[in-house]
Amino acid sequence: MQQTRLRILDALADGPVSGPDLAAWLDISRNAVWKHVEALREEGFDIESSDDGYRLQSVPEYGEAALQFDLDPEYEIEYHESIASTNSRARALAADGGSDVVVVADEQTGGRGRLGREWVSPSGGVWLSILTRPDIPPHSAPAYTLAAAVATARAVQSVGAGATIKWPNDVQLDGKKLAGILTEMEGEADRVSWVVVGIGLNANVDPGDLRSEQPATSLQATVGEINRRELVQTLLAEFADLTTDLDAVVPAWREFATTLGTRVRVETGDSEVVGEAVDVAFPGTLIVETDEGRVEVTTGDCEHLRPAE
Ligand code: BT5
Repeated sequence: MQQTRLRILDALADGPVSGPDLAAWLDISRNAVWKHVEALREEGFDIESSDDGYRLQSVPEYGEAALQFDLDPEYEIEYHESIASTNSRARALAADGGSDVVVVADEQTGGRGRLGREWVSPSGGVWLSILTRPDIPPHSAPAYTLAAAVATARAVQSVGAGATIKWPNDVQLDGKKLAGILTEMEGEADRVSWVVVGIGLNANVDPGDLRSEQPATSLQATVGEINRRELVQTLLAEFADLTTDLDAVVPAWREFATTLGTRVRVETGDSEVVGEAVDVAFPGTLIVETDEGRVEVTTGDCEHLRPAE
C-alpha cells in the first residue's frame, strides 16, 4: 500500500486532523490529501470529515489496505480476492527476487497440501503464504513449519478457541483439523535462499464445504465468525517473533502438542513407524520409542492411536 496513505491512516487513527495540517505534515498539497482520503474511502476505510478535520471511524474487515494498516512486522501484503495458490504466487515472487511479502487470498482455486494433495480453500478462510530469506542452513527450515503452527495456535487462542497441534503441522480443535501448513524452500548446501510458509486456516467457512476425508472444523463452527484482519495480524506478529529465535520454537511448540506421550503410527512414505511419541527435537524431528528402539522421524503423516500406557 502507498506509504503516504499509511501515514495518513496512522495520523487519523489518533483523532481528528485537519486537511491543512495533514498537507503540511506530509509536504503535499491539500488537493492531494483530499485525493488520498477519497482513495482510502473507496478501499473501505470509513473516514469522517467534520469541522475538526478528518477522523478514522472504522477499518475494512479484510483486504490489502486493511491488513497493511497497523501491521507490526515489516511485511508487505499482497492481497487477492481469488488466486490458484498463495504458495505458488509467493514462489513466483521469490523467483523474481522478492522477500518479506505475505500473499493473502480470500479464496484459492488450486490450494495445495503436502505431497501434491488438495487443500480446499473456499471464500472466508485465511489462506496466506509468507516469503522470507532467512540466514539459516536448509536443515533448520522445518523449524519454520513448527513456528507457523505455534503462531497459528496462538492466533486461534486469541479469538477464544483452545487450539492444539498434531505433529508436525496440523492445528486442531477438539481433535479436528482447523489449519495446515505447507513449507517450501530453495537453497544451497549451507544456506537457504528463500522459504515460503503457507498457512491455511478454516476461519469463516462452513466445515461442510471442506470436503475433507479427515475430520475438519472451522472457527465459524466453534467460536462464530471472527475478524480475519485481527487474526492475521496477530498470526504474523507471532510468526515474526518466533522466527527471531529458532531455539525457542520447539519449547513453544511442546506447549500445544498433543502428539507427545501418545501412541502413534507415522507413514513416512517408504515405511511405517509405530510406537510412543516421546519427544520432538530441533528442528522438528519426532522421536518415537518403538519395540526395536528409538526412531527419529523427520517427515510423514502421523496418526494418533491411543495414549501410551
Ligand atoms: C496441509 O497439507 O495441511 C498443508 C495445507 C497448506 C494450505 C495452505 S493455504 C495457503 C497456502 N497455499 C497453498 O496452496 N497451500 C498453503 P496435508 O497435511 O497434506 O493435508 C492435506 C489434507 O487435509 C487433504 O488431503 C484433505 O484430507 C485435508 N484437507 C483439505 N482441505 C482441508 C481444509 N480446508 N481443512 C481441513 N482439512 C483439509
